[in-house]
Amino acid sequence: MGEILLPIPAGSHKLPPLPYAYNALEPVIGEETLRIHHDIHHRKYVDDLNRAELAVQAARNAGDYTYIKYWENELAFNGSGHILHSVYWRNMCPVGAGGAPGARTTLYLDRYFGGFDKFKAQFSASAVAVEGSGWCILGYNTSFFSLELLQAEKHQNLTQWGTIPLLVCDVWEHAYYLQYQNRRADYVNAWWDLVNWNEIEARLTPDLIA
Ligand code: MN3
Repeated sequence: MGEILLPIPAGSHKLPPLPYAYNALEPVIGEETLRIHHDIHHRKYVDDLNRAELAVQAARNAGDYTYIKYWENELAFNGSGHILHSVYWRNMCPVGAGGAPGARTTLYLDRYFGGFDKFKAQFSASAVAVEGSGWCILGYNTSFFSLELLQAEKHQNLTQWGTIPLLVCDVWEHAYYLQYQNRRADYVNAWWDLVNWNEIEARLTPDLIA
């Protein structure tokens, strides 16, 4: 069993300071853009994530899940916004200070994309192609042990990026319809008897998650 990291208590996320000055990314990103983006937009994600966590906690304590769909959507939207912006700030640095891709990065980029130039071309094409507002994301897939490039058109649909699945229940109709028809609640209720807690414990081991 690896180290157990203590969770951030509900409602206590903080806006991380930028790792550089507001004008440090000029001329590519101007000071005013960075100020508004970080101080106003990112802060709102953090504030609303905290609000959602406290609301869900209150719902749990009251046993009242009337608004759970709304609040979990808020968790997804604002949690993802907070996480992705935190990564975005750290992904950048002043022009000329970023160095070159390291040995590990190069190995993975070569293995998956067939070289840096192909990776860069695909990343740019993906970023331009994202419909509406969203993100282009180079990620590491912990199931396939490999990189993947994905577009996130709506980052709230319905994840917090960086979350690793531990226990999942398929609630598409194909998973239960033959036996339960429209009675999804009966299926979910019965499904608990199937859960393999040893598997979940193993997935929580940081070694596996790395
Ligand atoms: Mn943004």
